[in-house]
Amino acid sequence: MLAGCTPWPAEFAERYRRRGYWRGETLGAFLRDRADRFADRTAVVGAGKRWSYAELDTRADRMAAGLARLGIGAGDRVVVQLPNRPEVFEVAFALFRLGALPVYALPAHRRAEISYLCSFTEAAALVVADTDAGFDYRELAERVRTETGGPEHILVAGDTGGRAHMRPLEEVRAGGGAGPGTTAGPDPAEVAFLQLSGGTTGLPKLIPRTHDDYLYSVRASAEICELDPGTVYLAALPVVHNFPMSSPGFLGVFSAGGTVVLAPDPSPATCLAAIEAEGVTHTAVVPPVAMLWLDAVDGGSQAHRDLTSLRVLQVGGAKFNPEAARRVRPTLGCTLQQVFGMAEGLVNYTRHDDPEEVVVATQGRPISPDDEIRVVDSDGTEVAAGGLGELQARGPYTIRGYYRAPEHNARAFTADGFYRTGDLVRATPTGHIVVEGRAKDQINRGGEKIAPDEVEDHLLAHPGVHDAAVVAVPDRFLGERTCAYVVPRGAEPARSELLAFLRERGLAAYKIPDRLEFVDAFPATGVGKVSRRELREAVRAAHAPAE
Ligand code: J2J
Repeated sequence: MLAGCTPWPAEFAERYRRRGYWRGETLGAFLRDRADRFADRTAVVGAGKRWSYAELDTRADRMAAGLARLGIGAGDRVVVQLPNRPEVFEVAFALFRLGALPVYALPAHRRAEISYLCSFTEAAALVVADTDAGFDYRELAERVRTETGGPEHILVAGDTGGRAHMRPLEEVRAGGGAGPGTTAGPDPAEVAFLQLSGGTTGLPKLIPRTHDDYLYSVRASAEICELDPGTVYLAALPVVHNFPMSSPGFLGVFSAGGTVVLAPDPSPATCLAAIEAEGVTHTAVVPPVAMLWLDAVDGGSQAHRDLTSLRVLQVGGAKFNPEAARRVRPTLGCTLQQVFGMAEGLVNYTRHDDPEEVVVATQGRPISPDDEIRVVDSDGTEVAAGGLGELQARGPYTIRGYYRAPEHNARAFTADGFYRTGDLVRATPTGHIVVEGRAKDQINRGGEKIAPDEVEDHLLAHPGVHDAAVVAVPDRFLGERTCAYVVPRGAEPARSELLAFLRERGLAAYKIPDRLEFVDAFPATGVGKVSRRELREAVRAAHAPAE
């Protein structure tokens, strides 16, 4: 396995193969197989394009050959920051075929995140869009290169704007000629890509997923979600996120021979129109987006839409409030499916034949009979059945360690290989999981994950900041939003200046604190050295308003 990754112990790998979960197929071969079976069916619709399975397959081959000519090959890391456009699939499958590893960045990421990803992974290339949603990604790429000295190649989906050291993807593909035909391809047990974790401490950790383990979760998800060639899936969230990628996401749809429709943004106006126009049957959103859609249809601006094609609305990424959950069927006329997943692996779904109460009030149950889950107290002892505790998971598609993170791995995984999810849950007698809270140091802002100390570190870099604590405050719409409490050094800096400072440091917008409060000092937390976490708790208790 790629250096810096933790393999599954041999007896587990053997069991997962014996039980047919790991089938020795690569993601590149997976697309070829679907292209053979569903050649003329539409694989992807978006940005004014419609590609059949055969076309996507051919493009991926040519792109692979073109990338190979640039010197990109097996084991190379390539940071991919693309919005929801068909090229994102072409590039991903090209890299899979070469055995090069996409490192998926979110479109919302900015210089701080992209520089870190490029440096940490020693990326050979960075792939960006030209512009999207009013933002120029080429400028971002240029600054990353100036500041970090890398990566060697910057490839642009669209127009390079004449920048000499950037290459349009179009040209890379053209350089690939007719494509490599068949290549031996990478080892299916190898890492296929690096996915970003939400992050709890400081910079985001990278999650190595193998062809074998990921394809298992994809096939099983497509089955649980009952996808077939008639499935039309609307990708409303950025497809580089694990949820729309694999739960069942675009890969699940490709597995079944269905069609993926790419939405440029998750707004009700964009997405509900796309559902009507394309006859969408399935889609996946985070809770705040679901609530916007519900309101837009319930007497709002989209009340006129014909949504009769829509069969399933998946909601996940953060806890969906049961009141909103109850509105899904009457308002949208479709089935709700709750999805509680994580890029580290474990995914839980409510099933389509679960009783309404289970669908509304639980976050589902695991994909696999071989998902081992346990609910433990703070000492690591399993709680009594139905009790509240931290969820730990181990199984055929849950990683055993983050990429190049031995110290963090020692804390994030148990000695016997369970991943400590940091989620506080209880299990129902039917084996469904209810997420009740969180034991980890993370803020979940409507599905977007924020590590408080990453933001605090940026605040502390300002000369007018003596100390800072970023805490979650309850929010009716987002579930949680962020508030930064700041102890100034000398005169209070202007709020607007501090926020501009964070933006200038290149932090993604969703990590910029929603509120900023100045306080004289942080509360005393007893004697001795306190952890940042205890400090945040004390600050929240002393200052944060109730909802
Ligand atoms: C409460 N908390 C949830 C839910 C995730 C499918 C769906 C989501 C993700 C995802 C994913 C939740 N209710 N329904 O990767 O494949 C919180 C938990 C969890 C963390 C993981 C997928 N669904 N969460 O959200 O890696 O705290 O993956 O541990 O971004 O989101 O975040 P992430």
